[in-house]
Amino acid sequence: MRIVDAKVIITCPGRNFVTLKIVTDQGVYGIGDATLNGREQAVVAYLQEHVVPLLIGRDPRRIEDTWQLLYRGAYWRRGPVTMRAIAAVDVALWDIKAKMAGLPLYDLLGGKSREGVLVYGHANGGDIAETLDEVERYVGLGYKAIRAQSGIPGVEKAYGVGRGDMYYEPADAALPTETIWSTTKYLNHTPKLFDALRDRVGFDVDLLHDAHHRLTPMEAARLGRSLEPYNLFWLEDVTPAENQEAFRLIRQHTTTPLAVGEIFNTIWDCKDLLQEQLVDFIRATIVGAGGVTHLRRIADFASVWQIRTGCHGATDLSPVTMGAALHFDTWVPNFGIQEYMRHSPETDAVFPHAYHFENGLLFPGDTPGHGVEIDEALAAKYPYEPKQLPVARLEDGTMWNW
Ligand code: EZ4
Ligand code: CO
Repeated sequence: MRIVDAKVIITCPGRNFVTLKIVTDQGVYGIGDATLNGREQAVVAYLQEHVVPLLIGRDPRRIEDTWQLLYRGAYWRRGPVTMRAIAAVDVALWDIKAKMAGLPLYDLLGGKSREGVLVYGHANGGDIAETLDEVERYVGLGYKAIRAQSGIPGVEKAYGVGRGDMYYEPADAALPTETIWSTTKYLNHTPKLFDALRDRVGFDVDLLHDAHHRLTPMEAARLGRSLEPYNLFWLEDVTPAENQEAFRLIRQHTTTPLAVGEIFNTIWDCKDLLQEQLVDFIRATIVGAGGVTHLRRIADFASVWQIRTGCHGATDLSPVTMGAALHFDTWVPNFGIQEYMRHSPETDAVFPHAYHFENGLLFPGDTPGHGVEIDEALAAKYPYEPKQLPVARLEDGTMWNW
């Protein structure tokens, strides 16, 4: 069995997605997501120039060997561009293998460990009152876990707050939008949000929050401590994690569960965080961290310390990643939760999929493979539109973390 074609499909049904389609000499094909928000064309070039020529003629059944070839063979290891390209190949090859076996992907991984995948939705509002209403709306939709973000008085364009009633979509302009950040205002505001939320919805709903890399370790420790009365399911990305040891300080000061890792690419990015039990949930996901093949290594390593998974699932991860992640989540023994920002109807139409939402859970479906397709004719109607993520500055103009 041989790979005869591998093509890169770029489409923008409301936002940009990069998809790799691998075709075999037996007619079976598979698809993988290679989207890197705001840097899509870098991965397109990496795939077209450096990966596709390696794939042609290879045996698609040799998933592990292909992974090792692309990882070790690059010499320049890791990084978001390389690892997304590897993820796209890996997911397409698992899709092919599962289709050949006539099995849903979760059955190849070891079968179902649960009936459905617990997800959390995104409730955002311009202020606390709006966020309370939005959280209540999500409760009404059946969600059992909800991430809550709100605008902050005096902070223009706070992270996580949508403009208009569309889902929050931060990559909004060809050149980065500038936002202003104040840690003081954020730290004063956020406990008030969760105090009001617990008053409104009680303690039976799981609530989550994302600090989006904005704090120093000691500020993060203070935030974690101030949120302890509200029993968060997790507090996410409190501080940038290039320095994994920084989490030792945070951990000494708070029992609020910590989640980190949506921008991690490999097990090396979280090795210390995991083996020192510095976090509770690892957010690495299929497209970010080298596909199913590598993510399961991270999850297995995390399981030693009862650290659970919490795959990133924002709208810039295509339905192909969502499908693959749901099969992974259905199998992985130390599953925690799956992020679920719904895609737009245009995106769902380009990527027909077998997964569905019901009563707070997502179900991957039973079709062979990962259950997500791409309608290439429809995809072609939505050409690429350059869009970048925003940047953030402090009030005095200092460049900060978005
Ligand atoms: O800002 O995926 O938890 N989710 C997030 C996302 C990220 C985007 C960046 O592309 O933090 O909203
Ligand atoms: Co996040």
